[in-house]
Amino acid sequence: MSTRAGFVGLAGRPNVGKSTLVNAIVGAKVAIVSDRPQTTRRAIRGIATQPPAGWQMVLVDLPGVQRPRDALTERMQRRVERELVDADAALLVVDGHQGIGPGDRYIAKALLGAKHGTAVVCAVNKCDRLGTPQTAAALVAAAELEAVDEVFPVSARTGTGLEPLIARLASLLPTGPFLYSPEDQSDLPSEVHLAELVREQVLRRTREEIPHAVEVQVDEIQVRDDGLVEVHAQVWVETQSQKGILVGKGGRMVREIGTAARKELERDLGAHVFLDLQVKVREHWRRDDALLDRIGIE
Ligand SMILES: Nc1nc2c(ncn2[C@@H]2O[C@H](COP(=O)(O)OP(=O)(O)OP(=O)(O)O)[C@@H](O)[C@H]2O)c(=O)[nH]1
Ligand SMILES: [Mg+2]
Repeated sequence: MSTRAGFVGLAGRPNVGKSTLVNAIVGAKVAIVSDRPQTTRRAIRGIATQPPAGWQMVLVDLPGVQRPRDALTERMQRRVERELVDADAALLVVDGHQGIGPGDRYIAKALLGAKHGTAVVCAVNKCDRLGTPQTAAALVAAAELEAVDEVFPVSARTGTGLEPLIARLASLLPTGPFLYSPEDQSDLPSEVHLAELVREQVLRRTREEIPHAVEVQVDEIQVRDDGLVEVHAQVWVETQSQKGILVGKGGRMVREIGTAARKELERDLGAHVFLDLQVKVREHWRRDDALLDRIGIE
């Protein structure tokens, strides 16, 4: 039997549920999720393989499209454009609950430019929050978007509607051998994945400027003789006052983040974890091109 394998690039405004959808299709938490916009900073490849059906789909989860504000967001934006040009199919995700707006139209237009014959499938997400008439209206609005060939109502959260969407995307993959081992679920190095799990817990507990100013770096992962995994991580912020908020009164906030993150790491690694978190001020890290290169945001 000949196999099919290829790349599906995700596009959409921040917060529409791209990462949630990638996790749901892969069947594992490969990308972090939060209700703060611009959660995703790196292109993350989530790999879904169905050996019996003979296909492997590499979902390229990308930062939400927005107007760049600094070197960090500029890089995120350029990465999205590059990835979409290279993909075999594009999956435009819109938020059916919020409705289709100018941001979605802007992205659809950009996809038209990057398209070159590539199919653009649109997932109308968050349908769990919509009644039937509203879902129908959202589908009509999505179908009117430039570049969109087909629309699918889904809920990435509950899994409703995913099956037909996955089947359609799989049918768009070119014939060819698998690109990754069928056991692989993501291409992220484990340091980066663990750092992301820590950052997710920071995002859940902070607001306004802080989620944007925080980056997490895992320096060391060590498996001790007794099986305990020691993880040393730095949490960067840009100013002293942000550091104060993140550390909290008497260190309460950083302890809370540490405890929640440790549980996530334990679930991910299937082992007991000792997590050491150091909060550090790193002024203007988001504008430091050399640093962004080093931490793999390219
Ligand atoms: N009700 C509902 N909420 C959803 C659904 N999918 C995602 N969400 C929520 O929407 C928020 C954003 O989800 P993400 O997956 O992080 O969105 P994203 O598009 O990857 O966002 P960026 O990475 O910032 O571009 C989170 O709070 C999710 O729990 C869904 O199907 N239904
Ligand atoms: Mg995301």
